[in-house]
Amino acid sequence: MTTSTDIHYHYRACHLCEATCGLEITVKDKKILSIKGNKEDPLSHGYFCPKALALKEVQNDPDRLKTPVKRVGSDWKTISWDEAFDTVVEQFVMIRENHGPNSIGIYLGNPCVHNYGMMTHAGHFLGLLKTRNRFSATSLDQLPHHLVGYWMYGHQMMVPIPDIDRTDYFLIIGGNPVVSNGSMMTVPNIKKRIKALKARGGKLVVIDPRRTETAKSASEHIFIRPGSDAVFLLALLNILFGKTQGKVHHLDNITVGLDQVKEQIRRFTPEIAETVCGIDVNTIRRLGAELFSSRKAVCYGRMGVSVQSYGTLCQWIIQLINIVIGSLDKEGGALFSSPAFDTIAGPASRPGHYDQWQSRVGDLPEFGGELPSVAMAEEMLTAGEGQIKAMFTAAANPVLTASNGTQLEKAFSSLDFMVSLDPYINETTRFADIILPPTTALEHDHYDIAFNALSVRNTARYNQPLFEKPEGSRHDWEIYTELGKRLADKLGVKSKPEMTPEQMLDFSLQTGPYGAHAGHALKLSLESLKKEKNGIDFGPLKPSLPERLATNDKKIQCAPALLIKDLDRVEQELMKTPTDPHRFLLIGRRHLFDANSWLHNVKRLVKGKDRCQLYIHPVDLEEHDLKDGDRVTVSSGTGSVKVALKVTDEIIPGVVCLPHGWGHHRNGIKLSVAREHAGVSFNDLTDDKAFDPISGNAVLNAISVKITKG
Ligand SMILES: Nc1nc2c(c(=O)[nH]1)N[C@H]1C(S)=C(S)[C@@H](COP(=O)(O)OP(=O)(O)OC[C@H]3O[C@@H](n4cnc5c(=O)[nH]c(N)nc54)[C@H](O)[C@@H]3O)O[C@H]1N2
Ligand SMILES: Nc1nc2c(c(=O)[nH]1)N[C@H]1C(S)=C(S)[C@@H](COP(=O)(O)OP(=O)(O)OC[C@H]3O[C@@H](n4cnc5c(=O)[nH]c(N)nc54)[C@H](O)[C@@H]3O)O[C@H]1N2
Ligand code: SF4
Ligand SMILES: [Mo]
Repeated sequence: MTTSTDIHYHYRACHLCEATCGLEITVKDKKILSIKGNKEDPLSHGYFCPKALALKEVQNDPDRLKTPVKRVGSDWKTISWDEAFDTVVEQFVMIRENHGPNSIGIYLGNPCVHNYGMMTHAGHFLGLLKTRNRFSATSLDQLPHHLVGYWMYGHQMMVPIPDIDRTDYFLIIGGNPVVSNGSMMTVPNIKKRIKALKARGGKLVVIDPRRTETAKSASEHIFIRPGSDAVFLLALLNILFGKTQGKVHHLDNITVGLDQVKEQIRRFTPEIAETVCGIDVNTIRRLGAELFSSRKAVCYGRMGVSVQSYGTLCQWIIQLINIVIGSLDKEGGALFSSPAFDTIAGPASRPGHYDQWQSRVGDLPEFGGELPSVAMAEEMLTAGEGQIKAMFTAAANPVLTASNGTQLEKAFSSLDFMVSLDPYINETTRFADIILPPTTALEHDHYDIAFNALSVRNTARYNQPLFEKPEGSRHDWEIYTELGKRLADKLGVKSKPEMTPEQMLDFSLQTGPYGAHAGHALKLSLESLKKEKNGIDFGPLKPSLPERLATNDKKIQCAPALLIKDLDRVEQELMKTPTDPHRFLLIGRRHLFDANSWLHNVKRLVKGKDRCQLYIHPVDLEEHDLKDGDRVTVSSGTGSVKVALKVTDEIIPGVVCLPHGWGHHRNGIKLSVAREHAGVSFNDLTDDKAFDPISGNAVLNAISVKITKG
């Protein structure tokens, strides 16, 4: 829309986090004047957060690479795209010939799923490499949700979403959506939605070892001992089984295995949960009664329960709680989405597979073709057939974001060859031999494949590029395409027919639930979507079972064998291990201005007080002769960091809390602003030997640490 000769308004969904807020960007003479929320956006209604302004800062950041670079000693030399592509392909082919396909490792970071061209176009090139050593940030994050979806509902993308706008009772365990803006639940402006929930007489209960920003806006906050959630959730389910007498309402005919679960979990009583979790038995009973008696209730758990030793088990029990109270697939409960680009029933559907092969050194199970990230360093560092000799990383900074970052530094520096697809020389890409920098988000079009599918409402938006692609630059998907083409040539195999991300999107929209093929009145296509500057609202989530189930018998599998077996581990480890009174349990913390390890190079997001502080309870100060602001050494079995203390009663005694994604003091990075606000890295403390044995997901919460003065 052009209102004067040169002022122009651009509309787009922000890709920086899962909330996908609709933005209105005012532009004049190819310069961004302002970025704010688009009031007419059907999902976010004008809400946006300060991170959105980073779109402009990243666009103009002098540290951002614009041409491929090659490392020469500790220096970087600009090279042509031709030289870059040829070198990558030659090196990969040579290493593969000498050491076999598994000698090339792949690591895909979080921003890959926020960039649709990376999602549609990575497959060809990466597939040609035919390596089993494929890793991603999924196994530092939501892997348990996918595994549970796969086992219970038959598809890794079958993850029910809390129907926040219509529920009466929302129980959040281990999530802080007021700061994270939601995860596995795309929910812009959650504060407003919480207010509305309370205004209609509903209740939000938060269970978290810290009185978080979400806890502060809740009706009730209950502290829990980190890592003990499995016992709490099991006790709650036990209470609910008692109340329902085995009846699960509309789900009665489509569930199998509930009786077996009921028998198996009898041992996890509320009395035991009180001792293990530190939550009063009457409170646990009351929560059970409230969940049971609310007409529309839903339980949701996120990073605090996913990224710990019992991540898969916790996500399983959360599903069962929603099933037993009859909330699954019901308005105001937990519903499956129906996205315009359907990743479940659509042509690109990949239901998943589990444990079809294992990692060479640690024997960890693959899921959906990926091995757990905790296995990556040992696969590089352990000699023998199949050892990783070369790596390809895309949109990732595992040195700061994956377990045991110091070991990963050793591993990356030991490689014969490394390539990174990334606009920055960060703590990880500095080890690359070649860095391939893509265009920015504003220089390409945008459609959200992943987060429309996880949204609390069915909507779709397609956005054109704001800026023309600078001459000589390449989009991520073009880089993938070119690498694929040259690798296919070199290997003498057929290249995939060329299709653009737009064409693939159009095909999926047309064959999706609102397209002509499904007989939908909208006859959705990319062309029709392009005409809607605010996108299209398809309405609230709707019940979809049993049709949507992807299991063979069209039933929900409530008792996956490995999870039933894992109950014994909970009993052996959690119910019998007393915690060491001289050690602390370390948990994580996100801040509204962060996006994992990146955006710390954006001045407006890092200025002001140092955020990388260790929260500690006043009671622990006295016992350990410490005071507010003291510098302390935090040490774990993996490593140690020095950090300043911040005293707060937000956290329970015996627990300390530190953000992740910092530690920008490392040599060789080209992030001039981040370097001035270095902080320390949480993941210098986490252990690559600590993982959930079922999924292989990393343990990044409830880390045992020692605190010493100085
Ligand atoms: N501002 C900002 N937003 C983000 C991100 C960011 O870095 N910054 N990252 C994005 C990404 S990639 C993701 S995956 C999401 C994550 O989204 P969330 O999961 O909502 O965010 P976290 O802050 O990790 O919330 C985890 C909560 O679990 C609590 N916790 C820790 N250990 C335990 C435990 O043992 N038990 C229980 N019950 N609770 C525990 C923590 O105190 C914290 O409140 O956020 C996304 N949004
Ligand atoms: N201790 C601890 N560790 C954690 C977590 C935690 O809670 N605690 N959270 C974990 C979670 S949930 C996640 S998802 C991971 C995230 O960690 P990572 O997957 O490492 O993601 P980021 O830190 O966001 O790194 C992003 C990199 O992607 C690049 N990038 C951004 N956009 C693009 C793009 O469009 N194209 C390309 N090619 N590159 C791009 C940036 O320049 C940056 O270098 O961290 C995990 N690490
Ligand atoms: S909440 Fe997330 S999607 Fe919304 S403006 Fe902020 S960073 Fe962008
Ligand atoms: Mo994440």
